[in-house]
Amino acid sequence: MTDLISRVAAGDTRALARALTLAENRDGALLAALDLAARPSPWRIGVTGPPGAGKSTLVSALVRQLRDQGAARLAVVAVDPSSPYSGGALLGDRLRMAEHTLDPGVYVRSMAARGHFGGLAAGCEDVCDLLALAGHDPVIVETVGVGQSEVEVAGVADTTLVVLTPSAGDSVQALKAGIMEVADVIAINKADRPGADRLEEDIKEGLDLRPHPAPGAAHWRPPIVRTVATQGQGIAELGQALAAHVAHLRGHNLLGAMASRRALARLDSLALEAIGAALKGDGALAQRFAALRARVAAGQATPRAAVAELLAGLDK
Ligand SMILES: Nc1nc2c(ncn2[C@@H]2O[C@H](COP(=O)(O)OP(=O)(O)O)[C@@H](O)[C@H]2O)c(=O)[nH]1
Ligand SMILES: [Mg+2]
Repeated sequence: MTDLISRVAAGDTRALARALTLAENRDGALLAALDLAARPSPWRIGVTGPPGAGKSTLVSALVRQLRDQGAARLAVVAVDPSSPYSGGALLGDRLRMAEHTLDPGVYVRSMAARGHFGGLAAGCEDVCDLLALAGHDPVIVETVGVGQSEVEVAGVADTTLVVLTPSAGDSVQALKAGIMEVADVIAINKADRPGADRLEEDIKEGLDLRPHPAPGAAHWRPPIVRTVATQGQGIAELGQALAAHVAHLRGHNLLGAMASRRALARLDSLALEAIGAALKGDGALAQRFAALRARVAAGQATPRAAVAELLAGLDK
């Protein structure tokens, strides 16, 4: 495994593909070897917003823009957390990314986060680390924009781009789902359609509702950029808005703080994952748990009392 990791670090794309698959399958040996490697921390951009908002089209245009701005190697991860089998959205993303398949500086990967505790984060962090190790900067993570992942993507990103469209109901939906709170930059995509002015007003109102920063804390008001992804309109401005945000983070030394917050979130999700696995495994904890289950099933203990007993056993 150490050898595989070295080959990833040397830029071997076949090794990278294999390592990514192992990481997605939570291969213990691979993940342990990855932990030992010196991992660079590239700029991570998360992209979220309702399905069909044009995220993939926008990311594809943005990739071109970032390449032109001098990014030597960058990666796109398309996450579909809903199901490993919903090929539809990912297939569409593939098509929209097709223009980059001949560009050796762009690596595109689809990933299905399969219901771990901790949702999106658990597998996605490792995938991002592997892509970083292979020299990609930035790493862009796009979600399909359904359910929790819509907000969770902010937990793996330095800069979160929220994509909305003037079609009816989007702004309300965005406010409800809480994605306004995680937005660092907002794109009003499909600005070729009517209703962009109205949406911008709604977004501004939504931004006014965000909690005010603590006195003295660095304040960032998310810029709103209008884009027509299919025609490449507004992409340069979007690239500038995203770059301004990461410059803001660097200028206020916030990247380190975000990395440690991410490390803590990762600790939490890995701990939950490990405890869940330990309860189902064949170690001492699992045996004690099985005995407690039998007593609960027989009506000899309540679930609450059984959990208390399990934890009391851990304290010893
Ligand atoms: N009119 C218009 N259509 C767009 C624009 N951007 C994307 N689309 C179309 O919207 C559809 C969904 O785009 P896609 O990138 O797959 O959205 P995603 O689900 O958010 O990734 C596709 O048919 C795109 O061609 C835009 O700026 N204007
Ligand atoms: Mg998409």
